[in-house]
Amino acid sequence: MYPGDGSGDFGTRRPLNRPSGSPSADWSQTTAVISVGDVDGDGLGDLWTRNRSTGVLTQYLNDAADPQGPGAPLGRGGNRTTIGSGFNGSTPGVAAVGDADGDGHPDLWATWTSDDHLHFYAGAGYPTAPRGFAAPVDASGGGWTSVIDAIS
Ligand SMILES: [Ca+2]
Ligand SMILES: [Ca+2]
Repeated sequence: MYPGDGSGDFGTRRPLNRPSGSPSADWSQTTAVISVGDVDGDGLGDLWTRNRSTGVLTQYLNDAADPQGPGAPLGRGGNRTTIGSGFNGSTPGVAAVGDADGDGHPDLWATWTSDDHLHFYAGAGYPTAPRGFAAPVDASGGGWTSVIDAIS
């Protein structure tokens, strides 16, 4: 994590913890780090990541009370929850902007190689109990795989 210093620059890099024995211990397969906004309403930004090898989507909640300060505890086991699966090579592009449909739950878009379309996954069960996503719906015509690849 590179914390902003309030003047337009970044402070000293702070590595995220990598708990051993977990699917996310190896960050080399994390091919998407998604700024999803404040998922749990505590005022701190949270993250979703996608492991392209396993296809697992993981949520990391920030924790202001952590002794290391906000940002540092994102990789700890208690702050990490699997919220989706199947996001591997068949969904090369994944992105989020927070709550896109106004229901209070963060949402996700993903491109599918099978139809080259963008698909919308409405978030469900937030903020206190992340439950994943509703069944995806086609949100576009074709041509989205290369667009998301270009910006992610
Ligand atoms: Ca938060
Ligand atoms: Ca939503």
